Amino acid sequence: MLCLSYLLHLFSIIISLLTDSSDLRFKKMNYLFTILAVCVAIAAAESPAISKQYRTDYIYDKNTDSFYKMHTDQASTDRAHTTCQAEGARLMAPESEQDLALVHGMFKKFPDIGRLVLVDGNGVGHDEADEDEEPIINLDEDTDYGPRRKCEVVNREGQIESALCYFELPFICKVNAKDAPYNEECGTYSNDYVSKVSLTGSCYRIARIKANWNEAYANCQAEGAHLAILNNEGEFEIVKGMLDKTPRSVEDWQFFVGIRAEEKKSPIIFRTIFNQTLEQVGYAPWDNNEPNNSFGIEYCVSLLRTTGKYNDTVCRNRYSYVCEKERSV
Ligand SMILES: [Ca+2]
Ligand SMILES: [Ca+2]
Repeated sequence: MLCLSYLLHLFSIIISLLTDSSDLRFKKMNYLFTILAVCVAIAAAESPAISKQYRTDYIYDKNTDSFYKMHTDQASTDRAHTTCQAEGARLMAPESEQDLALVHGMFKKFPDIGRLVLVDGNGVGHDEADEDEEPIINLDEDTDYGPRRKCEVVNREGQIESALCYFELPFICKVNAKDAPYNEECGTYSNDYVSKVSLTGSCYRIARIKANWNEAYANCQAEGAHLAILNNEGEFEIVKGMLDKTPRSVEDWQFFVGIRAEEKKSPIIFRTIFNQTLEQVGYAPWDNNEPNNSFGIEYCVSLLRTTGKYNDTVCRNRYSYVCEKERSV
């Protein structure tokens, strides 16, 4: 970040202050405070609370000062909660008529997703800061957790209904602008990025929710980053170290990165999402005997957990993935 280099510059000025005459010292102090104020203003302006900018797949509504996203894929209540949380948001608990009007509006863009979306009916996951604002829906003391358990849904007209919970439905995530995460050091709309800027010039996030390659690509992009690309040995070591520290689950033995090839084309040429061939990148740590285009269906690239190296794999399979955001120091 530009400010970072300014701050380093400021540090050298502070050191020089010790030896300066008082007149010069005064001028330098003035300069120092101006730059500092500008940096603070820039950082604040980037935060969603001020900028009203968030992930590119969320829309902003000024009446509620909140961001919303309609997820058109169908999910259970549990998965809807986890997905919204991974995006720095919550499964929407409708709090106002405006919330419902927005759902009605969002539905218009998707004529083919049925007539119901899942919302949070009982205020679970409801922001504690808003505790005085009662959610519109208050589900009755529904203690039946069997197949007849009812969940809250909103229909195309923006009206609340209840439906059996075992239905998987599209759902809506919402986050108030003041709560929307922004990692200033990394410049990402997510707090899950780890800064390795001093080592590789980038921040990284290893996803906890699996996705196919296209979804992974869209997700990194939406939060202001991109699927990772290994540019040199040093970056390989850093990312491998992060994979080693990632908690294991049975299935996450590979992690998508930002490289793929055009399907069914011969010869197979892998390119980065910036359209560079791996020869142009100048670094391609393939694992032993990879790429092997196993069963003739492997056109996307992942990192293997065991070695941290590249493997060609099936694009539509769901794996974890690594996002990267370059920060020039
Ligand atoms: Ca990189
Ligand atoms: Ca392979």
